[in-house]
Amino acid sequence: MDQKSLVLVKPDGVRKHLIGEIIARFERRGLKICALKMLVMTKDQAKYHYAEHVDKPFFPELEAFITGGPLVAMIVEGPNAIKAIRTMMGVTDPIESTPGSIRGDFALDKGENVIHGSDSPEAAEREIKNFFKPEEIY
Ligand code: IDP
Repeated sequence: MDQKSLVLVKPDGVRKHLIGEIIARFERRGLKICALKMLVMTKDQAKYHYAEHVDKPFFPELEAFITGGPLVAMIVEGPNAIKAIRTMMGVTDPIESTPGSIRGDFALDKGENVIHGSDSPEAAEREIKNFFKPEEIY
């Protein structure tokens, strides 16, 4: 079943010149990019995106990081895209991520971990609305 996932190349990923590398991995896998933009997230957008974390002790650090520079937002589509992308990303803490995964290859820090990908279809639907209007999705 085709699914859509909201993927972010986070500001550290942009700084590390990983936009092309990450998009290439998805395309080579057979996933389709159906929306794409570069932007700086506002604090309101960050609070909406990370609603489940706003009360956590690390949220101020996370908010400063995620709003601190340009990021790339995209919608990636394909069969079981959500699970496929989560597996390609690695786990939240890059130290625990397998080499060969995006976080396992390109990150060491639990906060600055290069990439976001939706963790469920419900999350994807909610997160996509935070970045894209329907007419921006191809
Ligand atoms: P996920 O990005 O792998 O889905 P979540 O647990 O949903 O992981 O956390 C969202 C993001 O919040 C992480 O990707 C990371 O950037 C940040 N984060 C999570 N836990 C910590 C922490 O303990 N310290 C600092 N940042 C964290």
